[in-house]
Amino acid sequence: MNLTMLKMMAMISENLGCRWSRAFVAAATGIVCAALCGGCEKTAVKKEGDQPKTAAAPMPATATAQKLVVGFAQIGAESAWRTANTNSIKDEAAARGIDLRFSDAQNKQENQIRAIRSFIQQRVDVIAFAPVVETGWEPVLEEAKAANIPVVLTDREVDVQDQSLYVTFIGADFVEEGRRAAEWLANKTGGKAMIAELQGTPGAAPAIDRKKGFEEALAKHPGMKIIKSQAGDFNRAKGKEVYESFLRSPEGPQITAVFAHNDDMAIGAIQAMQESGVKPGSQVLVVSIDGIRDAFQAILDGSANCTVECNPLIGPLLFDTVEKIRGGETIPKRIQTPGDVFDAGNVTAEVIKQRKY
Ligand code: GYE
Repeated sequence: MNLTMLKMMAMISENLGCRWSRAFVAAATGIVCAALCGGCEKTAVKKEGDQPKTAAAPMPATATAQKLVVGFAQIGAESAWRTANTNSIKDEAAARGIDLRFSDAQNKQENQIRAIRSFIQQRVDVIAFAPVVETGWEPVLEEAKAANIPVVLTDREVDVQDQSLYVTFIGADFVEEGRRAAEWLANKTGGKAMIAELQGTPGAAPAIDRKKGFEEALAKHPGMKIIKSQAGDFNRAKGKEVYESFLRSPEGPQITAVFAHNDDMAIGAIQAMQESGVKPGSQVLVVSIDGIRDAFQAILDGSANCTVECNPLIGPLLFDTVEKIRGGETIPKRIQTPGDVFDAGNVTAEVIKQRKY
């Protein structure tokens, strides 16, 4: 390391003119200084933000020769949708040679906040996360902003006043998904249904918005009523447990349709019905959201009726966006992923074979 190298780095910085290259030069300059100083390190005063010099310590992200470093704080593994989403992100990062720092919050907001703080400390280039609930993100997002680290929301939105706390949201229109589910049911039943609703995680954007869209569409059909409603947390086992309690309740025998905020809970409800002698798919119609393979199979078998697709394979779109942010491009505030509606009319064995999740 010598002064010529330092000059070369300064030139690269000028040419690229972006935050990452400046950070890269700053980090690399630190390395050069350390090399030139040699033994003087022992007496150097430790500045705030210095990284511990142990092997396990995270490297300043940008010191690794401009390899893009992205921190992703995932919610957990509550559903097949989530697993497909995680795989899409990990596979795409690997294919692009991106250094992905992945964290699984096991469905706890405090774990996600801790992961994001750790990404800030590691000085990753971009932070992306799927917020488990909508509220409570301001403090940590302000910390990311103060550290000048762009934040991308994937899959779920946050409820914040200051829109500058994140660059963009990539995901689906959950209100529309709820509306589509209700409209399908209205068409199928001629506007008459006694509905049991299985809600997603309380406070989560898809739980709030899918309910909102469903109820909005229901308002046009006085013959359709929600007679039972409870959270099953987007989880198959919990969906089954909650549906068993619906079946035991006085309203149980009146239920003619299930609206589940995701396919996994619908499949839990189907299992509960089958175990208690109720026929899902005919006696009780089953409508849900996601479009996972198991829901397609259930439609083909006749035990489920409709799934509104919500695409979890957002890895490519996420990293396209991250690379655009790095390149200084202006990004739209909302990048919406499309989805179709599937029922017995368009689900075939051939279609199932082609499903990627
Ligand atoms: O519907 C559900 C998952 O946020 C869209 O989260 C996502 C939802 C999805 O657990 O299966």
